Amino acid sequence: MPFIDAKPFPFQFDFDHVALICIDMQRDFCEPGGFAESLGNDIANIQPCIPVIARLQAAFRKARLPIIHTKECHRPDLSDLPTAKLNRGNPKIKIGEFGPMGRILIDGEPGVDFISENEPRENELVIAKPGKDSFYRTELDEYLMRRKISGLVITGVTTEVCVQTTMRCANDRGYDCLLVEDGTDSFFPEFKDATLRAVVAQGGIVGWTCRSDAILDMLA
Ligand code: TIU
Repeated sequence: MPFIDAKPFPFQFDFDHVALICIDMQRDFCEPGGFAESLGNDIANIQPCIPVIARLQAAFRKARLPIIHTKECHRPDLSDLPTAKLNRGNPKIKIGEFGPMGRILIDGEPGVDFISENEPRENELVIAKPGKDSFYRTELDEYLMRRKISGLVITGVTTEVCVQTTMRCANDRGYDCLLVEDGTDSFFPEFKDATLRAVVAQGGIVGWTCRSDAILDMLA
């Protein structure tokens, strides 16, 4: 089995049991006029990972390896939205209210949809998740177990929120997690750097990180 040059040590890439997960590449987080920008975030900081994720998606598709896409969103009746999350941060526009791209973080609204560069293909799993952890109240664990997937190549936004949370929860469930350094971004570059360092600390306490080139070279 091939090994990928990774931190803190090489990652064994098991072609039969690995999937790419693309976390929350949604218009509301990535596009001008979206929810994230309305909260005062600089969306320029999360643009670099978009073409990298597109290249990884193309390589995984060519190799016929599974790709999973997550989107953070809630039911139209808000029944899966904790009050604590609704009120957090005192935002100008709250979840469920009307923003520039439809109701904020409500499944089915334009802002919740994937950006065109990273959108799913028909046969790929799309997970709608109400939390930061992609396993919380979703079918992700069941899907991965059914497909006998034991390794996750992790990409998406934002590094220290939904990406890190998902990686830690996947690690606790026994998945080997490889976070793609240039395939993830944060509105706060210093938080991205800290997260990349934290997950590989103590001998890979949460998993591995590597550059996308290391994966793309191996899949070429
Ligand atoms: N996808 C994701 O990370 N959702 C967030 O809420 N991110 C923030 O950085 N707030």
